[in-house]
Amino acid sequence: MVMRGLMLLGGLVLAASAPAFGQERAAAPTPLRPGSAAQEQLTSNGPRLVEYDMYYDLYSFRADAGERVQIDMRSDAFDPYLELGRVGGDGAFVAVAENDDADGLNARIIQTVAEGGDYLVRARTVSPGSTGAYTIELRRLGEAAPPPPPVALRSGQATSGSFATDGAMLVDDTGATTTRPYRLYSFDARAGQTYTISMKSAAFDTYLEVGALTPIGFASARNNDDAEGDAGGDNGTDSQLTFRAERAGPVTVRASGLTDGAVGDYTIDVR
Ligand SMILES: [Ca+2]
Ligand SMILES: [Ca+2]
Repeated sequence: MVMRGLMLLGGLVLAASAPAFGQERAAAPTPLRPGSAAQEQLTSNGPRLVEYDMYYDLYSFRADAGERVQIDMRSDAFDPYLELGRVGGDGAFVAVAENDDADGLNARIIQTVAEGGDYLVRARTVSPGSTGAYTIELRRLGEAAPPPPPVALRSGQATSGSFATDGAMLVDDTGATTTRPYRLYSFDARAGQTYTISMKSAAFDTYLEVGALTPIGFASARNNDDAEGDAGGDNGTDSQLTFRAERAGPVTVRASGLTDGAVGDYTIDVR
């Protein structure tokens, strides 16, 4: 579960030198070996984020600049949470990416690292005092597969889609692959015509963008999260965009889930 108040943890100083509190031990990272899931145990003997009363284990690995890595943390005993970071100049843990729930409550980070060098992984929970068995796995991924080509939308006809945990995911500004699934659609606009695009789902909170596919990726021109009134659906979370095409040409639509781990069925239509 997401606990917004914990997003600041990335700035906490690791007990690299003298621990500030008696319970907090200095933590030497364990090297993560790629390719196999390590069976581990989060215990009350390990390092602890004192302020939040959360135990964590610290791991390390080396990565080349531009390399894409995936880290998975799974547990049946507690709600896992992963932080990927580096050691800052003053010994602080500087978070590069973090994830709470990617596959159920299990955490996953997929990241293209900007700089080569040593990376730290903080494997923890979101629940104070939680301990128990978990697995952690590092995988070195190849180049990201190109996203699937846009699906053609037909005017006046609803198109069904479905998001799963293994589909295409949005990449954020830091190069981190999020757990927000998306799909591209396209249609040919006629000059001077006004179009309304709707995305509806009973399973998740939708997000809709309209724009163009460029050589460096999708460029968004307009977006909508929650439409007003009936168009917003039962939960008020469905999306709708109305715009006028100034000239004829292909329009690309990016349909996505607003929140991490969004999965389920949806419909999209243009009219
Ligand atoms: Ca979690
Ligand atoms: Ca929405």
